[in-house]
Amino acid sequence: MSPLRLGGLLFVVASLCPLFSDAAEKLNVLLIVSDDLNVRLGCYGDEHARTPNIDRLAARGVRFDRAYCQNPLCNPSRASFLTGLRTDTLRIYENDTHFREIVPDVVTLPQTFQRNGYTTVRVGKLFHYNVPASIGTDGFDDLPSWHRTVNPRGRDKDDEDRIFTVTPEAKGAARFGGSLSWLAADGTDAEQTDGMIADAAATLLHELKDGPFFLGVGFFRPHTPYVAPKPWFALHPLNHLPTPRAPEGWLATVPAAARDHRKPQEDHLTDDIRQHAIQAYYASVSFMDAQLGRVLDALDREGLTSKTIVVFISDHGYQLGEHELWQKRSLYEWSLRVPLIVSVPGNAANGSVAKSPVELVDLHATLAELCGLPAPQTEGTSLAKLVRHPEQSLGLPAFSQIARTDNAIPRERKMDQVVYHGHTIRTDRYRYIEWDGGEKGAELYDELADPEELKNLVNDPAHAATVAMLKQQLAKQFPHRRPHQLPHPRGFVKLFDGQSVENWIRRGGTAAYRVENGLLIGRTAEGSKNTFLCPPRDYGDFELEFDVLCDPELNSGVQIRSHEYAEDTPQPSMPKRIRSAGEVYGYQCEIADRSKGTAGNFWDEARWTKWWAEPSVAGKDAYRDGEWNRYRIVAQGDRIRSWVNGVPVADFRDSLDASGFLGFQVHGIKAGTGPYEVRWRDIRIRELKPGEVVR
Ligand SMILES: [Ca+2]
Repeated sequence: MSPLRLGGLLFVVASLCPLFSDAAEKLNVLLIVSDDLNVRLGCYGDEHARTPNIDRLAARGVRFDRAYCQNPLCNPSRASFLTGLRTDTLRIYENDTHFREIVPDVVTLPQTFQRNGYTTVRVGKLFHYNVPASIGTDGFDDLPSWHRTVNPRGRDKDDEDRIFTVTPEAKGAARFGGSLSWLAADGTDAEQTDGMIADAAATLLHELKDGPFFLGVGFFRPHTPYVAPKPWFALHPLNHLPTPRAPEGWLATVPAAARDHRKPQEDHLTDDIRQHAIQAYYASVSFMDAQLGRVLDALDREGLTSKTIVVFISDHGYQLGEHELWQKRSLYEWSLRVPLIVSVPGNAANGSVAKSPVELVDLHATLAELCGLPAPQTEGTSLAKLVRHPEQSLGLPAFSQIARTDNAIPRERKMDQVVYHGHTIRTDRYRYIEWDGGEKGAELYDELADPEELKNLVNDPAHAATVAMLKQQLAKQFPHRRPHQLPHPRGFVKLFDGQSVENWIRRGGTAAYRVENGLLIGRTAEGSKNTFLCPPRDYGDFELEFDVLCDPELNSGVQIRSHEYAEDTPQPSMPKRIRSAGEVYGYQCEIADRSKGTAGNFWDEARWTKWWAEPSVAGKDAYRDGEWNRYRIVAQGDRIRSWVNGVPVADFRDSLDASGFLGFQVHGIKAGTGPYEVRWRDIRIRELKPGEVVR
């Protein structure tokens, strides 16, 4: 069989006959996903773990010993296994882009079940959430995937000021979510978000028992902050736990790129901090395991165990000091290897272990085949055969990748901030890794002889043939070393590439523009009129997107379908006012602080000087003062619309100007004020075809 994992070519129509049950009765699916959970679990041989419930699920299912995520980061991994598409197809390399932006019509795993008569329900984190910031919200959910959703919010949110963190000075996500942080909490399991998720799942199982259903249950732990009630900490006494360290001299044997992502504070952790972090991690795993046990109990209680496929996974693995690394985003086994248990009622192979390398991207095809449903084309391979015959091999390696971003630029949308990628292949025996196509180094590990991956064999002449073979397979699987630089799949073209605005035209006033750190920055000039920097050509029907960060003292705007007065001209709405030659007029999408309440609405600049429609307050709520804001503008025929941070704001019709230039405004200011700045990045445009439907 080809060693490549190109699902599109290997696609096989799933059998329409369920493999394990009477064709008349559809099996339900219970998909349980833990967040940031590695394989330090009892059933995976970890002697310190206390995970009786995951272990009991493994005893009544098939445990995949070599299951790998495709990308060791929440959003890219979840987008991948919940669609069945790989990172390069989705173009999701970070935590801030929703996959529907790139593949708007993709059929997700729950949607496959929805289309076949299943009720699909989610409780907790299935698609990406920022943890803990988004707990209790929809996070980065995909609402079309579910008939119902439940978003519990427990006392862990209210206890946040009690949480210990190694970065107490940090703000926002960096304080808890991205840092080692923990709390031995007061109160009961049931008061915690994950406890409430288990309760909600039990209630849902009762309500859905007549089936068929697809229930997604997403626990937040053991993602940081490691919050669990005190007894779970007591279960893991400090001096009984491993504290992995890399051996002396090891650092010199691996490329710097392998550890480029680590956070500065991780190089300075004391032994005491390490021990407490590991204790808290194990405690929150045991706590999550107990909540999972309550969901399995509810399944038994409702008489659903014999009618329900249960799948348990994590979105990626986790480092606890191995290779002197913490958390995720490395390409080592600890970061890529995930638990995968598939429990199918009545399967004769239950209780067995499958050793063949498999991938989370296989999940969509697998569950569709196990339930006898037609599946859309995915890039995974059905594991149904291995579920029945775990001793067999798929004959395929596992592939994973990670993007390294430039953390020096404070950006929320990191797609254009990707500096280079790491790619890896895992066969039965070896792991081979290339950083930036090998230009930033490579690694080879013999997983049989060296499961902790501490002996990099890539330059060992005895392994030259192995390296050559794996290098070739990796290059075939990942033909684009810099996939983030490929043309945008929906046809967007970059107007501003972060490098230069050389051909752009400045109109109106005298404000200055410059390019710095990948940003286009406009700076006010005292006493100047409104100034606009304009790409060199006109646009008619288009979809325009950009990020903007504007000093709160200033407001700004983006002109579309605009023009300039050729000579001194009376303003149409106020003929006594003469507009001078070179002044810009036309539709302006407002960029303004919340107090002005007009963000995203359209003003007519220098012609009618009026709002095109009664300003919508949606933009005021969506706009974030002093932060990056994502704007989207669609001009199509006589209809003009805008979105601010994904929230629809303006929607009006006018046919005065069907085409014209774009202009990025620096507002005029009085003498004696300023200077103020407005910054843009990731400016991209897609011209629309006649009759194209744009949502
Ligand atoms: Ca995660």
